[in-house]
Amino acid sequence: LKLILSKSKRNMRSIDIHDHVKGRSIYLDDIPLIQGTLFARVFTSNVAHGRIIKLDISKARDLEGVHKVLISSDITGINQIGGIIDDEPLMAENIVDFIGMPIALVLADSESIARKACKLIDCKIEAFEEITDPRIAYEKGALIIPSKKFILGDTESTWSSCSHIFEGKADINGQEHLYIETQGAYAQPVEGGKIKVYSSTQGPTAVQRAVAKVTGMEMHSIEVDVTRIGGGFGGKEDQANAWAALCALGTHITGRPVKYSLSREEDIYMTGKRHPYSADFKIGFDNKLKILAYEVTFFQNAGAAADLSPAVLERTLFHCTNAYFIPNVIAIAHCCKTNLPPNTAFRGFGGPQGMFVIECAIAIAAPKLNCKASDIQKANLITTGDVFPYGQLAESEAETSWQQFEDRFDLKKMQQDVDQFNKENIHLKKGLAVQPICFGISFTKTLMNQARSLVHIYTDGSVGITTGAVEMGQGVNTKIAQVAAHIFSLPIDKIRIYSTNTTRIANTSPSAASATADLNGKATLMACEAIKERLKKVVISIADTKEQNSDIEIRDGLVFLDSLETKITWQELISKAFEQRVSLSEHAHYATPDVHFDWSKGKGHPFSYHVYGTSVTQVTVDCIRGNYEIDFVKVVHDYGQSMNPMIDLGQIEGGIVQGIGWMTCEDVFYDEKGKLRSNALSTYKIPDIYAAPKEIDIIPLITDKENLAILQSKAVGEPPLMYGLGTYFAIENAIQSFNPTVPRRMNAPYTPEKVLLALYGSKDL
Ligand code: LUZ
Ligand code: MOS
Repeated sequence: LKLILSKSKRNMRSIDIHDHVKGRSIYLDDIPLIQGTLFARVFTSNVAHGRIIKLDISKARDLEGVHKVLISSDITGINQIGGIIDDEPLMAENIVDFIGMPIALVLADSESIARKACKLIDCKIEAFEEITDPRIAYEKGALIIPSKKFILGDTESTWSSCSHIFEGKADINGQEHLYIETQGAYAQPVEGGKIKVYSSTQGPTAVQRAVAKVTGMEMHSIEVDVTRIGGGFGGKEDQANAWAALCALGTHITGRPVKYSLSREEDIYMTGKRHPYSADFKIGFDNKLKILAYEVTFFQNAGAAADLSPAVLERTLFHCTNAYFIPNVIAIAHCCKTNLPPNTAFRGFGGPQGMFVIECAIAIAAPKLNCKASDIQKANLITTGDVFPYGQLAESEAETSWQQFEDRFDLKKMQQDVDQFNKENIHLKKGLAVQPICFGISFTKTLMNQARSLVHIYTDGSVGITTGAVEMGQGVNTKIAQVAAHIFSLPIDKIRIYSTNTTRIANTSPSAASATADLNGKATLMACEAIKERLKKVVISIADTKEQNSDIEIRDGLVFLDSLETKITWQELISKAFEQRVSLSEHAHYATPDVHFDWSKGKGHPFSYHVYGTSVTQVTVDCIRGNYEIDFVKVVHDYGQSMNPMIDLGQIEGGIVQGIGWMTCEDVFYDEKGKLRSNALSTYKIPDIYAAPKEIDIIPLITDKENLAILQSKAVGEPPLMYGLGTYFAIENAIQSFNPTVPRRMNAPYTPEKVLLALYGSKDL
């Protein structure tokens, strides 16, 4: 096995760890306030769909300490923040589309005055009929974009050759992002009418664009800066824009700094979440457990505006056959407009929902085919050279990861132990489920697969780097520092990673799609290599050699030329280069090669590579109370070669627990009027340490195959979330062993209440 980084270069703590532990890391709310700062708060619609018939802001405006109250007609640019489609006003004009839609912006001397002022706004809304269910939206023709479809082979002519055909319906609920740092922005005036915006965003350029549109300014007059954010999970890919646009509008109009840091309550009810989906499926098998045909129709609950929903919808289609090869597929997806806050990116970006439905189809088929779901999964794993429904050929690790998984974990024995336990226990039942995953890495929108890095070496030999990557706790800055440390053979403390800033790095893609370390890491690699190439010439000029292809390396601060010590130190080399007027800076651009997709055909090569893995989850269900515990999750995960196993392990463990939360206790609940009832952490239950698996065991699948990952360290942000899917089916299997007569139900999450109802065959489900 050819390893790119030595063990000591891989085993490195996050560079942020000391500042985090000491409370020195700077988040939006830690930025020192500038005198004269105004505090913003929005007044929002309390009706899911309707027309504003009265809006009187005078009492709020006249309140002592209120500086201004802005409404849509005060907007100096255009009242539009839609990212993919121009369908989302920043503030309602006369129609409101969801509860929590901003109608007015209060700017006051303090947060509490702003809060009081909002209560003094007199607004009457004539209510229209609201839609909250995507299937009803579909029936009424309320679609955000025309429906999308993938076709592989020919399902229609295949059904007749199937020995077994099953049909069913699956429902999946949404998920609240619950990043620890809520949404927010702080806009400050800069001389010449420019504005600087600090934003808690995954996408500084998206914020810059939205601010430009809303204020009517040009992008070069707006500087967006992000030091780090306290989590994003997709919720700040697009939905950080509104708060930044509101603050910047306030600054543009008043000339004063404006800050808005949302309370948790505001954040939960105003922002969109993971998309709930409802789906119909039909699956056909031969008599050897091979899936011959699969048809699936997805109804995506997009909410009231497009936001990123069309792109999320596409990824649902891309992942609708998960890690399996199915020769005949029709997958259709509808982007349904409802009167809920616009749903948005969330770790996995629609992929997990697509994968859940095929797993439901397999789970429903298994008992009828007299086998375990894992027998079907194993029989259909995609192999290198097989084609995905979207035309890309697989470079598969699905079978390898499954094989290693069987070598490491005795699945048969696990199942026997579960069966034995279930025989011996009446009111406690265990369930087991295997979950293979396959996730495509790259933005599905080809143009987004680009990034830039700006590397400076200062004359004392220290290095400073800016990229388009936003640090959100995922460790991307550490990985970028590792890249530079590797190329220059320098200790990590010689490298600094600066804030993400649109004046230093322009036109960034958001930090998303698991691709941030790959894209920005590759750009950094290119910049460092370009500088190193120039430094090589300097070494050659002073080391008195004719050799032109010599490789240089720095060991313990000394320069080595072709492995020979030169006695030149790194500092001397840098001084020499400066003296010779050699550039010590580089700006590099990386664009992922060979990715493309043609939506008119539904075919192409959208992903630079795929990440695979196999997990097993065991649960114990208390059949009197309906609650449950996760005994363990064991995984073989396809790392390629992890460049930082500690960071990647953190991503995997976090992803698994977040996936478990989505499948079990987290239940987003809007009532029929479109009002969010699970609007606080008392009613929206997230997994805590007791809900986490008692044991998480992660075995790395290490390969030295060429891939397009940074230093062959495969993307790790989103894929592990999908191991969480297995929890649903493990619970379902435990319920079945308690009561084999209950029909299998496919309606995530499996909250304890639903488990209890299912155990006793309730029809209320
Ligand atoms: N964001 C995006 C994403 O804009 N495009 C994508 O393909 C994507 N995939 C995953 C997560 N975020
Ligand atoms: Mo994301 S769902 O990678 O912003």
